[in-house]
Amino acid sequence: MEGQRRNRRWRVGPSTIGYANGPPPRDKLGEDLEEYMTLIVFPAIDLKAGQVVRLAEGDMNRATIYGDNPAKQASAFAAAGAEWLHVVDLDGAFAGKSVNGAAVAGILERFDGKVQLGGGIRNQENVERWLDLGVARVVIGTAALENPEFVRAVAIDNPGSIVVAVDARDGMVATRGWADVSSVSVVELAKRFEHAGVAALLFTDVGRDGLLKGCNVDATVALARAVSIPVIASGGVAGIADIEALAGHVGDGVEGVITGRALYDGRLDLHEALTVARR
Ligand code: AMZ
Repeated sequence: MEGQRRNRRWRVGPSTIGYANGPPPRDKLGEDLEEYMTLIVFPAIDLKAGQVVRLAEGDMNRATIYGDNPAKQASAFAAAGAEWLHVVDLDGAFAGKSVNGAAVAGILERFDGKVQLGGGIRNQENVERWLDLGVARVVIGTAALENPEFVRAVAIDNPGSIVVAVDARDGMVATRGWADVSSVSVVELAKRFEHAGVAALLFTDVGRDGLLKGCNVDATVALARAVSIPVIASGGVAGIADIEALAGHVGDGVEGVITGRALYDGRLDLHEALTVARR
């Protein structure tokens, strides 16, 4: 990969991500307040067979194709002011290994901000490989349930760079492209990673994802209050009201929000979302 990020890892920590290591100490509340209180808006690029898509409820048979040039989409989000991107290798999540690697590399090449990547990352070698290629944060879902020791080990080795996805159907953790639903609750899984050095939890309400039903703010806030790890909300964002609602809960530990379909359908303006998130 060309570019200056080759073999240079992002330094992600409390100075660059407001809540990455928990809320600021009280005596710091007067300083860097804006940074600490800013909700991160992550525009999403979901990849299926090299194309930019959105699924409904994670169902590969209900995909809407929004483009065939993921790198160009990343540039468009950057032009609107995005500092972060959330990228999902959907084929990878089902296959258990990276499938859309070339598209991800193209995004890394074109996007100067930070990229959070998930889907099919299940072993240390893959984690290290993506971080070396310039990914700022790796998202791990399935392996967090099936192999928590691996997640704890990579979180210790890569502080600030590991995000645990807690994808939930009716409050129960779903894995393997959300095809499997476990008997483990969201809070139970999240608690297994308390004090493990995990940068954030990504909470997706699968039943809302891609359906523009509005974000499950209550469940997101409940999770953020139940653990000390910052929580990123995902699934169902329909418009600016969701961003406003979540921005009011940064103090509870809600660190960010992922939005896809609302942006692609023109219901949410990214620049406006970023502005509202910064209040
Ligand atoms: O839409 C889906 N079916 C889907 C999806 N978006 N399945 C998994 N994922 C995302 C998770 C997480 O970011 O939200 O893939 C990541 C987890 O992948 P894995 O392979 O670690 O479970």
